[in-house]
Amino acid sequence: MGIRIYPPITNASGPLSVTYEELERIARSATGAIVTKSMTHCPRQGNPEPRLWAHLDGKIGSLNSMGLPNLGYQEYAKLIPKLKEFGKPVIASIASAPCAHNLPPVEQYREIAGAIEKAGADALELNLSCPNLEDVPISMDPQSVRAVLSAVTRDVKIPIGVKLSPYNNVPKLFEEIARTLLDFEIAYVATINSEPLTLDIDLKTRAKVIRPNDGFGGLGGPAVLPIALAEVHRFYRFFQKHRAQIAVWGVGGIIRAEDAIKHFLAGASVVQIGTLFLWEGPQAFERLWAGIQQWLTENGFSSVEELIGQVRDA
Ligand code: RRO
Repeated sequence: MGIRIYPPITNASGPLSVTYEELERIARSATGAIVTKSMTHCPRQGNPEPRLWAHLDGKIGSLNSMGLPNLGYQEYAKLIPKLKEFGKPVIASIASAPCAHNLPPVEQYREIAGAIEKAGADALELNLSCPNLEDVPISMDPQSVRAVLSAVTRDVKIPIGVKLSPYNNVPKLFEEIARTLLDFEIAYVATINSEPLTLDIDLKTRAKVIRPNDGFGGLGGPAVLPIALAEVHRFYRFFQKHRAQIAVWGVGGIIRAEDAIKHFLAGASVVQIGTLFLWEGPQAFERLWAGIQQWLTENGFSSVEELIGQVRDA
């Protein structure tokens, strides 16, 4: 089951999408949907500060180890009906995390998904790829991916997306994960989550730019564009080859309309914006969409659909 997003741009789950006020700002922007921060079973404060570095003048992008700060799924269940009043799809991102009740991760996803569907969300985005928790992300283990998808797809009827890590240097794992996805009715794959285990240093202070996890965190922004394009294209080609009706949503490195066009050419049907939204605020969505439309007109296309997956060989 698919979900139509128009314009085909949303915020990426995470940046400025935790509180109702932040989500309302997204609702009032030019996005085609509202995507929440990943919600967990228990509310979480997240990691100690400084945990986010996002300076435009750095040119690289953003580095974070937020540690999943969020209000907890019961609070989002209350907010979703209010967000729906803005008339665009509400996509609830869900994650698992250690919590006092010791509920196994699969049960956490299942319980949250059921409650959030009931609250009226239009789709779920299963975040299997948080780079900043102590455990290896579920996205790196095909059996765990299967277990979560089996549990959630059994009960839930609304469209389900899956947010994945970059698999660039582990082609065998990419293949195993992609094959696993074919066994489930999922609407889309969102790729990539931030590039894990990256580090940057502020030369003025000679300090690591973030504190948690010894300064290591997930990288977003311009530096990851070619990584994201490769992942989008690999999934797009894989799903085409296997005649799977799974859309690919491109996340990573989009700061100009031309970057979004590259994602569409690589195979994305929707793009999600993270670091740029941090830098520029909600007007980024309007600016990008205007730029995309201008590019289409100037290059003789009448819609984004005509571009999807149309990259040529060199
Ligand atoms: O909250 C985070 O640390 C975080 C999450 Br859940 C995620 O999926 N990706 C990311 O870069 N940071």
